[in-house]
Amino acid sequence: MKITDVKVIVSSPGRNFVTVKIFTDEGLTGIGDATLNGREKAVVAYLEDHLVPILIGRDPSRIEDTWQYFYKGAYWRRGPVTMAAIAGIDTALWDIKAKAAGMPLYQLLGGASREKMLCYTHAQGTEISEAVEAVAEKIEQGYHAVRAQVGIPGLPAVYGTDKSATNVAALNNLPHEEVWSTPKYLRHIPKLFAALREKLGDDVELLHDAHHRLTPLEAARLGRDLEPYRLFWLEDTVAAEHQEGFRLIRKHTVTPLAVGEVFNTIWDARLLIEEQLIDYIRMTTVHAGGVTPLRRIMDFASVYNVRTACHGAMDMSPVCLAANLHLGLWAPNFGIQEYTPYLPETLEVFPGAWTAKDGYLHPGNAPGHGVEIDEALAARYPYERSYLPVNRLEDGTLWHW
Ligand code: EZ4
Ligand code: CO
Repeated sequence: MKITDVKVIVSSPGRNFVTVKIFTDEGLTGIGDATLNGREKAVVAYLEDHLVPILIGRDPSRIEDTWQYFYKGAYWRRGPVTMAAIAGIDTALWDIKAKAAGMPLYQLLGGASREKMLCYTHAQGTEISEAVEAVAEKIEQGYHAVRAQVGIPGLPAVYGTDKSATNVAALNNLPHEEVWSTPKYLRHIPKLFAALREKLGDDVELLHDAHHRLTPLEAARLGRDLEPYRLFWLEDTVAAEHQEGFRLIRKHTVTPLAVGEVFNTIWDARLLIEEQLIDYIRMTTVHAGGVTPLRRIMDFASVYNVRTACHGAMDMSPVCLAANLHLGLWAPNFGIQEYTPYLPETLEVFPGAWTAKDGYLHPGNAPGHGVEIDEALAARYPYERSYLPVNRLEDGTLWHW
């Protein structure tokens, strides 16, 4: 088999998505997600200018060699743009291989390790009472695990609580700016989880995302203060470039820790996994460089009792979600999958075989990863320039968003 053509499709059915579609001389096609939220066009250029010209003519069955060719062969390795571009190609090639075999992708990976996959969704409120109501609503809808975020008294809406601010088309051509205070946050968050346990009891799994804003000592304090409420996890406490920082957090709290949604390679997570400093690795197909490396990372993590928890917010397309679900159905160390229901227009552009029911997900049994793109419909939603917000301390200092 030979690759005859590659299309990079940019579409904005509710938000921007970059999709790689690979065509073969045997008529089989495959698609992969290459979306990098707020930097979409950089990935498009990387693909169109540098990867696509040398992809045409290759044998699509040689997935490992193609991955190594683009990873090692670039000399300038790693980074989110490079890895999202490689992921788009790699995921499309696995889609083709599984379609050629007439199997759902999880069968090629080793078969199902479970019947269904636990997911968690998001709930938030400006006030604690509103956040508690929002979590209760998700539980009523059938979810068993919910990530809870709440507004902080004295601050305008912060991460996870102001939906309108997340990935909006640029306002006056500039990203939206948020305001942050770590001391105010650290004092308030334990009150949210006290109220949640009071209202919902012990059977519900509760999660929280600190979105990289704390120092290791602050993270240790928050983890310790949240211990009475038995969180499923505390996510992205610190900016994880400094992996050693997790040693301090780990020494001081038994609250389970999750990190990794912004990681691009196994090297970003190696020390965290080897030293068992985290409980869940959040790397996801599109930002980890595809199915090939994420499978390797999941296996590596399984040796150290670290479980999988792929990033699955709405800015990863349904193609990425499907790939995560195939990997997760196989992975012996599957932990949980993040899931926030897509907008109807997103699902129309990306029809798929995966299902979400009663708080559990399944990739379905269609050959490949099971998601297709309606190209004609995609063309009706042109790219819209947009940014993630930025974040400043109350004195104006630029902070982690
Ligand atoms: O901010 O996907 O756990 N989920 C998250 C997300 C990320 C966005 C960034 O594009 O932290 O909401
Ligand atoms: Co997160």
